[in-house]
Amino acid sequence: MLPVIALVGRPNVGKSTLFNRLTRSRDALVADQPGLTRDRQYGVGKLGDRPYLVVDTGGISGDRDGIDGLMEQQVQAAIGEADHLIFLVDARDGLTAGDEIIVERLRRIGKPVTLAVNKIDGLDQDTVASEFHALGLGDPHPVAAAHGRGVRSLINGVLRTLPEVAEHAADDELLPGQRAGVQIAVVGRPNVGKSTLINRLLGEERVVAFDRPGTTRDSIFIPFEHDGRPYTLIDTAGVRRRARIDEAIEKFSVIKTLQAIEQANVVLLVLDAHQGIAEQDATLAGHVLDSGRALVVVINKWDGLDPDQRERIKAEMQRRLPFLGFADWRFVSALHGSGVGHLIEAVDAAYRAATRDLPTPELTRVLEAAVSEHQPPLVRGRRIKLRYAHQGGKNPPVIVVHGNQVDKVPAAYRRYLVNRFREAFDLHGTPLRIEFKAGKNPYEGKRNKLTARQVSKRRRLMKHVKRR
Ligand SMILES: Nc1nc2c(ncn2[C@@H]2O[C@H](COP(=O)(O)OP(=O)(O)OP(=O)(O)O)[C@@H](O)[C@H]2O)c(=O)[nH]1
Ligand SMILES: [Mg+2]
Repeated sequence: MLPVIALVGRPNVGKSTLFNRLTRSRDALVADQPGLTRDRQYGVGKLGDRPYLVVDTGGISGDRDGIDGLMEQQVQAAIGEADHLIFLVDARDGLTAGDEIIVERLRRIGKPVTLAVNKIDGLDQDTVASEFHALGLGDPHPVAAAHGRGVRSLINGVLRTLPEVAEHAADDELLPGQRAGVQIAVVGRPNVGKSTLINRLLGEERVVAFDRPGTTRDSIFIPFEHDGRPYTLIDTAGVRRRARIDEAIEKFSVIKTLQAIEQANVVLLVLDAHQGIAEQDATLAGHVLDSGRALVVVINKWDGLDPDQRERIKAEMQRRLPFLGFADWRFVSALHGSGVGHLIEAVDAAYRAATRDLPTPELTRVLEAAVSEHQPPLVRGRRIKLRYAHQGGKNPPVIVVHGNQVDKVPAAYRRYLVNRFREAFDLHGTPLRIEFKAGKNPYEGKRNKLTARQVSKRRRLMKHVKRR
């Protein structure tokens, strides 16, 4: 399960700046996506191969009057769900009464806390650090969030205190029947019909074991079989009784949702046709894109709408979430069951696409065809040249394109290439990333490679030059 780190501190100490630093590692996939708004409160970051979830709790006023700020529901919930707190103070302000009040509160909460002193740029680190020792939280970590200084070492220190968890548990760690096959996270804001959908899905399949909660704050994992193959549903809805579906009591937690997404192979993002796209849908959609997971968009409550309404709703949803155009959009009624029976097919297709092998010669052929049909633009009189492509990763697929002036490739051209590769390899249902690399085709390079004799001749020449 993804560890959760919450950032707390007085207003203006630099929490959001630190948050941006800590979550920056994920930016690549979502670069230049029109229509996407990022969630600036919850984000996933990675140190090496260790992912973690960061929550920016916003400013907690340390003033006597504002002390209730710490008890504010959202902040409280985030702190409650966190494994570790980073308490950020401001070196320029020095130790303030507000900091002391906050530290008192944190002590009562009883979670592990790491103290970080921000804005140390241009200050004497030792003097600054010693002042904050008085907080009784041990050695403060000096950082300059705005410049990235000390941030790596800070997160490294925090992660060291947390138990290491594999991104996917190894098979022998699983209880019988638990988490087998493709992992499907069902996510969506409250009342879109997640629970009804899950019950409907499971009603049509053989449930291998029933409702097996992990740790208390975990989502639940429900293994089932479809066409003789194992799958596991990750239920974030918080409603567990099959008999009584009362969506009004659905508990919604962004943290739990993000953890479920991280553990999934495929995400089912459930939207409500009757309600349309709310802000929370859009930010959740952004998180799904951010995660790089394969995706099926499920528009629920498709019943009771006339054709005109359906057209309007469909267009409006696609307009609000243009960056989910890569996914299969399925229109269903969880209540009546229409469309639900084919969802697993869409899940399979998305997962197949996400994990597909893309052979180099075919990738390069598709690239050549795309380039000859629609050339990249000229930059200061020289044409951008794209020569060769290979697969740089899977799940989500990464395609590395080699060429000249690749840092000048416009966003629109990148999207054009993404679409071409998508069509050619049938990569629907998965995000797809293109990375550009400057330099020639290494295979092409081989033809021009220097012979051994030429190399030694060059070496001799170079030595000669150096000696002189
Ligand atoms: N000199 C310096 N300034 C910084 C550093 N980090 C953040 N700042 C500045 O401090 C100010 C506050 O930063 P934010 O990240 O917005 O602070 P915050 O804690 O999120 O503030 P609230 O959300 O209002 O509580 C901004 O002007 C930042 O540019 C740093 O390392 N050095
Ligand atoms: Mg902030």
